[in-house]
Amino acid sequence: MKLLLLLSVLGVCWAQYDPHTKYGRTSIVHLFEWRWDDIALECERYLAPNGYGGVQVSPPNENVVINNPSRPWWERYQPVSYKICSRSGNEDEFRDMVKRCNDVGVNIYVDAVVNHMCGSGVSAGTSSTCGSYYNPGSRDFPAVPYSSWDFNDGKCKTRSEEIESYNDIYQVRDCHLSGLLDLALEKDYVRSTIAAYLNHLIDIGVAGFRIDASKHMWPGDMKAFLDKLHNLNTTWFPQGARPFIYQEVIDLGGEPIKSSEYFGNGRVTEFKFGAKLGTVIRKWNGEKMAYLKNWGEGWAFMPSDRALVFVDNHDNQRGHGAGGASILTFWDARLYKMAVGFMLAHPYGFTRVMSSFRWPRYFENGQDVNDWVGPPNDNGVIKRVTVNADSTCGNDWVCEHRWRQIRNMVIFRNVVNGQDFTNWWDNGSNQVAFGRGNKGFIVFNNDDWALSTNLQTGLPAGTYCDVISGDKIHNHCTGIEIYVRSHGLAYFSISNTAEDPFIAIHVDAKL
Ligand code: QV4
Ligand code: CA
Repeated sequence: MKLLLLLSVLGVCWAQYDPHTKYGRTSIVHLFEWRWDDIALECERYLAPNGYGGVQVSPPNENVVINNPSRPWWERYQPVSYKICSRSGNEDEFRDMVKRCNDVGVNIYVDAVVNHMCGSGVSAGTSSTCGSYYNPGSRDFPAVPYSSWDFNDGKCKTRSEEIESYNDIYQVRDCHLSGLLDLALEKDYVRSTIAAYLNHLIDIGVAGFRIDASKHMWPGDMKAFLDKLHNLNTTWFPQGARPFIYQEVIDLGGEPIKSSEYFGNGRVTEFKFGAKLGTVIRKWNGEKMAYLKNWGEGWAFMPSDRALVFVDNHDNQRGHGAGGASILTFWDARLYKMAVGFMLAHPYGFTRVMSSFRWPRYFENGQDVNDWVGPPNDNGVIKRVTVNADSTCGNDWVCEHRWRQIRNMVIFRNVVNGQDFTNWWDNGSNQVAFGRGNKGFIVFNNDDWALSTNLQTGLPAGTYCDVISGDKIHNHCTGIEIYVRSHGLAYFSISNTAEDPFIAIHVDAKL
């Protein structure tokens, strides 16, 4: 009995690090700016059948409507109230999405913007996604309600009221992040108001939260509202399940605020992952894939069981936030697929796939002057996600999560879940390979010459379909076939000019 008690206590204290994914699913996808009705459809028609464990959705609460520039994507990071009412849909549509996705075992994680309200320079009025009145000048948000008592104005010590130095931990937490009115999270009223918003979402059925701008909140203040959160809805989750928490903290080193301060609250975004992987795959600064042999904690990343990892995110794919020019995105498709493939094959961290919209990038002096452009829309109404015959998306939705190479590597990660990182091989340059126990094996050629060699795969003998160049359809490979001989050896040949210069095989793609 004592053991059961201990296990249940352990279970509880681990829970905020546990995404509660179903059926051994191991990745989530960020369907950035998608409408709720389209996410519900995607859960049923694509995400569940292809082994995605969940969706990160854009902030569902009411936000400022910004018309100059015209409806930027970032208006959704300027809250006006916690009404479930945004360009993605209303509360009924949100509830329908959560039910339909949960019913097919695809969880919903909400992007929670709770460090601040809208920009200090925004004019007062009812220009908001649900028509609520607000007055930033007088700190008046009656639709919450918040008043001037609930903001940090008196606490911030800089004259500009803005964060002027990231080396001052007090400014970073108590002053305006890019001019955004900073909430006084030491106040119980503010903590309880935020908890009520998140509990409303938990009771609807969401599985957890991305906590936006966590670096700008004191970890203890965050713990105060997190401790007020309900357990997950038992219609879809086990009794006592705690919301999955992953905190957006950009820590590339060099600042006093560290990711580790936030480990007590839940997982933390590991921005070093995408920044470093982009440098390696681009072969910048003398980096090469052979150095990936000790990828993960060996590269001074946070412990794997605290990390939320990704190649790019909605900020750094367009030069916002962190990572700079090394970040790989859908614009660099060939290298991007290699980076996402490597992320999904490697055991480090809990993985998030980015799914973007295309925008008219236009560089002036190295800066994309269109980095603000919002989602595809008709006079402000977000366009539906159309699906083409070849399962790609239309209407300028990129749908990276539907690219065969990425979709199949999400499945690869599910198949090898729990298996050790094994059988590493490299050529001292940019040809590398590794396995996951006796379940999967992957080979990369990022050199400027052909890869041609026998490798120990660790897999049972047999014929395998390469899931990068094709699929296994009715016991037939549509792409490359790999023959694993007895004792696990197999011959691999990858041209450096191949469309996708990497091969991945696993036991569920074996003839
Ligand atoms: C401007 C001036 C301010 C001025 C203010 C007056 O820059 O000096 O005081 O007007 O109102 C937009 C504009 C920005 C404007 C601001 C407020 O770009 O110029 O300030 O609105 O009006 C996104 C965008 C921001 C955007 C913000 C709010 O990236 O450009 O600001 O939404 O609309 C740090 C943080 C990290 C953060 C990252 C971007 O540590 O947490 O910067 N990432 C998260 C989100 C990100 C979002 C925010 C935080 C804010 O991922 O998408 O910022 O919620 O690294
Ligand atoms: Ca703050």
